[in-house]
Amino acid sequence: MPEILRRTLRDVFRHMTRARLALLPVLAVMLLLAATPLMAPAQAAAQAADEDGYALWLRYAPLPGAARAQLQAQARTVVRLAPASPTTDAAMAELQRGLAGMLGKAPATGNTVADGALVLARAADLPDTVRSSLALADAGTEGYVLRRTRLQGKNVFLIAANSDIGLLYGSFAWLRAAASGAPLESASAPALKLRVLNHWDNPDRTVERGYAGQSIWDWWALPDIVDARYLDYARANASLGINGTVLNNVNAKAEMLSPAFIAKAAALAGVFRPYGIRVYLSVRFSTPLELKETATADPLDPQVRAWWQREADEIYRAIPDFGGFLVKANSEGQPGPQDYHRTHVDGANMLAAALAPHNGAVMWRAFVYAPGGTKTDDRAKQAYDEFKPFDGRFAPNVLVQVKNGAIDFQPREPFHPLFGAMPRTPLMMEFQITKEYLGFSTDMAYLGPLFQETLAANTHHGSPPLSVADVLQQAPGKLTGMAGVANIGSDRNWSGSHFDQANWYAFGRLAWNPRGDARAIADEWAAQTFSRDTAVRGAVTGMMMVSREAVVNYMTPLGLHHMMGTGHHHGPAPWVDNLERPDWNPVYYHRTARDGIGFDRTATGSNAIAQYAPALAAQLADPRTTPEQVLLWFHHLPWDYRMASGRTLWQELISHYDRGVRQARDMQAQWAALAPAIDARRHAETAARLQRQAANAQLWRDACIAYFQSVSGLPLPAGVAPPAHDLDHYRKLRFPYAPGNG
Ligand code: GCW
Repeated sequence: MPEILRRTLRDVFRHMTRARLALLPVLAVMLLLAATPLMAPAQAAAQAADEDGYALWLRYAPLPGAARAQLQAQARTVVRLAPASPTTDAAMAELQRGLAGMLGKAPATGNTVADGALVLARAADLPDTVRSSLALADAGTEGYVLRRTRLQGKNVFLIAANSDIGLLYGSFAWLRAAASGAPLESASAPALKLRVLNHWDNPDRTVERGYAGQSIWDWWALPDIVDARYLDYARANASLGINGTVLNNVNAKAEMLSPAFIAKAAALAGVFRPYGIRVYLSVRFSTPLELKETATADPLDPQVRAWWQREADEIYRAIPDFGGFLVKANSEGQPGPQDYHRTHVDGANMLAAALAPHNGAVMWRAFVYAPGGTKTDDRAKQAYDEFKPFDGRFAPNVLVQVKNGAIDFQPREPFHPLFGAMPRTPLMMEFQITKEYLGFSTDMAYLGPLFQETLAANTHHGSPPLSVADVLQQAPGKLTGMAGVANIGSDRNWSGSHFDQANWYAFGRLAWNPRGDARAIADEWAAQTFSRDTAVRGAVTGMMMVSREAVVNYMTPLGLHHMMGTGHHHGPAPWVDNLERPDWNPVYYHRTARDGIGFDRTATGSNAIAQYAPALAAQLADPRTTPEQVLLWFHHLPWDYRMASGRTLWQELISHYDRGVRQARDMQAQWAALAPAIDARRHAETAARLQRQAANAQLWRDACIAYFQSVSGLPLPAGVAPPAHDLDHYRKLRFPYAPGNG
């Protein structure tokens, strides 16, 4: 697609009114017809083959001619010097599959080294001279080295590692480079040990905050019937280096630890094992009590402790490499040690003792907030208040799992003040891949920038100061990790939308390397998922990189947060003020009033800023030195407060909402222009979502402005379009069947 046509289209869309957007499908068809003669043959072929998204980024699409010849020369045969094992079998199978796709024909396999061979070898399989040239020590137990070298007098391409799983990861990395056109030679090792998906999947196959169909775990059919899809799930995760999966919801049912469910989990573990993925379970703290096997769930009670020990032993008999437990305790009504006047340490260490003989870990969540919202004056402070005093008191196999921000996966949150504040405790990051608060799987929001923003944030703790990524990596003891709340479901495309696959991808890549770059990751994903063509992947990446900021702009700009509808969390509801807990109400968070807007978290308010390192707290104490992106998170400011732009806060706020709407429309136009380069099915499915997103953006913008205006009493700045309806209209909107409330 020529640049000029792309730009023209973008401009057309930018100036379209909402009504005219209904013409989008017509326009897309016209464009398709107009652009067809311009298409390169390869593009035309790609477009003809409709894709449903099932293959994810592992499509291994045929390479264009020159690239194909180049790759062919690197893999005339695929040779395994490493001994056969389920894991090296998986690596061989993946290389065969990938090469067959990209080259049109699978190369022969064998164990004779010849010129042009692609060779899989562990350190132990290589002669000293080759081994010492590879710096394999840096690869550790899971990393790899991809290198052209001479072996047995032949020119080969070597995938080398210290372990079988390193060979599998290396094979995926080699295929990724081949598919996306990156240099084939590289070396890499994961920065974090536990790279884990958290499924919020229930035994009845509903998924809490799931927007991609039902749970992919067909619990009813397991363990006898094992869906072939589980293998593809393992492939996709291993391709990113994800090495753990928590199968069930943190709001856990006691039955998950019944023998029937352990057998189901064991069947899944069997599928995942060759791919280096360990299975974990979320546990309900009161399980022994609820199963009527003990009279209490008090973590200091000897019978309770003995029960958990027996339970752990039983699980490990069924799943010898079981990963451990994830626990949500004393949060949002879940049972926990505090019910028995015990502490988080008592609870976590009791479970840790049961798992320790088997090398299992406890991931104990710091997402806690008190019933009634009475414990503190600010919900954002509670996790820190409860956990910080326990620094250094958790057993060595406990990680405290902390959400990226102090409230709850909002479109933008400052990093959680616990990062850097518990130097003697391993802290594990928890991101949310599923987009509970960023438009479900209908709105496009690429989360790479959100993840990166948090990981790169300077905690101002330590000397030199540590970023959040440093804190994760430098955790004391041997455990480090990152968790992502999965966005995977039974939908054919796995994630509910094609672009939501990128969030799974970005999570995995950043869990492997928390210093990774969101844009580079998007580009790499786009090349594999859509097209290697520079213009196409550039356009796709461009949209992705704007998308999350667009959502922030049309939902919660300038540090606003928690303004969504009750329960289902879809759509705007900043007016809600009648829920039983104060800290469930949006008005608690934005504090819109006649005099201004925002939550004062400085010394004159809740003083939550004091939970950050002193240098950062000092910056945040003053609105002038607080980044505008999070201004209203920390400050309550008058409507006429002067922003850096020279505009008043009121004007600036509205301009953000308007920008968000414009950005959503721009994404629509940019995608429309890509029609000739993307297969019709995925193009149409994405276009429909973008159209819905533009409408959603408008709804948020109009409803929020109508609400703010009703409280501020201020006129709209000149030239600003009034909301389409009055406030009452928006207040009456209901979304009774919004998904994800599982
Ligand atoms: O705020 C919330 C979500 C809940 C979720 C909770 C948590 C699993 O709305 O659905 O429960 O976070 O992270 O525990």
